[in-house]
Amino acid sequence: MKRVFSGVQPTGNIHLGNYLGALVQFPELQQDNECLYCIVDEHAITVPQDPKELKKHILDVAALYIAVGIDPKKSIVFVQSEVSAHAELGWILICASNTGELFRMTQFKAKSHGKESVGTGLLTYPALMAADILLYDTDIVPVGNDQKQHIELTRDLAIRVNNKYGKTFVVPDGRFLKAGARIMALDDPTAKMSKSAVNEMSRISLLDEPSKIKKAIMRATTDSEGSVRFDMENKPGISNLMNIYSAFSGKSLEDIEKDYEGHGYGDFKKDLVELTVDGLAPIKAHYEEIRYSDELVRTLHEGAERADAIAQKTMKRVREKFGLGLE
Ligand code: AQP
Repeated sequence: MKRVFSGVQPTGNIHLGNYLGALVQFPELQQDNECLYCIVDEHAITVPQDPKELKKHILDVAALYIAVGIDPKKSIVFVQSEVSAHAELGWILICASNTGELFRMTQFKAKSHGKESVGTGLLTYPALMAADILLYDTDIVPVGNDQKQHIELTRDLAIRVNNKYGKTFVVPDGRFLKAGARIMALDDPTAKMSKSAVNEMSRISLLDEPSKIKKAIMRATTDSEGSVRFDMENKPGISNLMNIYSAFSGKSLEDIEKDYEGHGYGDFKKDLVELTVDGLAPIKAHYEEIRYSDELVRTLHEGAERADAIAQKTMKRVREKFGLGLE
């Protein structure tokens, strides 16, 4: 059995990018693997958060995890800050990393672009992400394409520590999907869909009302050619919508092109609205059932205990290898 780890930041409503890039992979992996799905709240505070909102979003994400099909009896679902070893190993891996590689991270460059000063956590959080993964001897990390560079860094750090101190960490692999690996913003298909984008119409959140979903898709930026054809470079808008269509329908991009030959964007977008609304409806219904239940908090406490038991074993090994603490 392989070990799987992934996490989502509780920084706002989970959107189609998070879902189709990462979350959609979670339930299928729990059939044959030992999975840990984490709500990474310590990552969220790399940028300012309202404490009350953050607490609310932690439970929102936890409920969405279960609503998309994660079974807490099979998988370990927990909140990062409930297992203190994340912060501890995070610090150790900050010390194992160097500033050059952290400054090179494109997410850091994007989030700090044009700002005179940003929080240090924004620079060092990839080392914390590496800790999240390495803490559990993870084999597979299901994530969106935007995390590729961070997974590479995690691998580099694991290999570096193993070379210096002897076998300490398992070197993990990223798992990226074809259709949803990178969902772009609906108003600007050159930028990735993101929770923190100012324009609400740039994204579809999993809990959005059908009317909002319709508005966002019908307004989505396309091009003037009018033919439903996949060409990410020259037709990024329609290609992005085709990716979403493909992920929800299971159809290949070639089949979608054939189906819409001779049709304009209007017909395609109307069908995409229907597919998206129908695809998200059961998730939303399940979410409403569990979000305010006592069961949810119990699940998270239990998950943290199970995660902590694994983490403590790794930390014992790490402390010993690094020479930390008393003999
Ligand atoms: N646009 C995307 N397409 C495909 N996958 C995506 N992911 C995020 N955006 C896309 C994947 O979702 C998982 C959880 O991401 P996260 O919330 O932990 O962090 P993020 O990548 O920073 O997400 P956002 O929405 O862009 O948040 P903000 O705006 O707060 O920074 C990851 O597996 C990620 O790859």
